[in-house]
Amino acid sequence: MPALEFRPLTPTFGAEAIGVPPTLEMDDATFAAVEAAWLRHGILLFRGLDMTPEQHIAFTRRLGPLHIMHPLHFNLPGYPEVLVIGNAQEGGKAIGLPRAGMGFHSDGEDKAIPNAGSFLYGVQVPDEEGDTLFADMLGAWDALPAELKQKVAGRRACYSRLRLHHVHYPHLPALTEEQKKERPDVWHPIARRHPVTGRTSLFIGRWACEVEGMDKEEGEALIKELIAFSQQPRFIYRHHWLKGDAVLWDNRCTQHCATGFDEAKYTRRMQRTTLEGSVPLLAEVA
Ligand SMILES: O=C(O)CCC(=O)C(=O)O
Ligand SMILES: [Fe+2]
Repeated sequence: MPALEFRPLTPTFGAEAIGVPPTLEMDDATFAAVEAAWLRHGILLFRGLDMTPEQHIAFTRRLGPLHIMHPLHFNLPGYPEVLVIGNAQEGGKAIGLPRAGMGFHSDGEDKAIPNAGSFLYGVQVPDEEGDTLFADMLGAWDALPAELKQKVAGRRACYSRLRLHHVHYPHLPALTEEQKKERPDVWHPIARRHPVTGRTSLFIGRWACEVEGMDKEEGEALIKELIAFSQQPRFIYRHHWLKGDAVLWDNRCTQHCATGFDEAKYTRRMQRTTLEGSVPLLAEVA
């Protein structure tokens, strides 16, 4: 096993963890270094992993309590902690959530308590395409013009599954009345303070549709501007998946976006564990 090392993926954010075992079973000192690197870099890539669902769950659980994704339709049988994503089928039936996350977001941003982190493992991946893009929202905040920082200071954005479900999930059935009740609109600060590192990130995503204290048009225009700003290539890392890759990302200070692939030609099967989060904190804007 090579010595433990964290090699940057871009000049500003993301790192690859080198020298960890393919099962991610490690002693406490190694784990502490991995956790610190994750908090520091926002996303952590592991390559050449060979994890059972138990090992995937066990590693993630060391980072904090797990979040179980509901409804349970696409969770791995026997492992509710593992969400299956992609177009894999078993016995003629889709076993994964199809076309998940195509549009920049952080996981659970449309819930009152968004997820702290997610850990996505490539079990079967296409030879081409199917990449995932990651955006550095700490970098985006730091680079945001002062005038925009002042504009968002103290304000929250409304995230609405209700209003935007048909926009982001046109291939899925409309929400049932029951689901609508489970997904009320939620409001989160746009300047977000990370609960562990204390750093400020730009918190905005594809379910955002309104800004506190602004009329509809002004709020929508601001959201559009912030999203466009954070998606500039200088804030993006593009990950091309190889089988055995896994990316651990911090939803509190990064965003991600799935991209398409030829679904008739390839099977893409990803398995994700998800970390429970906390109510997003408002950051002071100087
Ligand atoms: O499949 C991907 O590339 C990412 C999907 C996604 O948004 C997620 O796993 O949270
Ligand atoms: Fe996602």
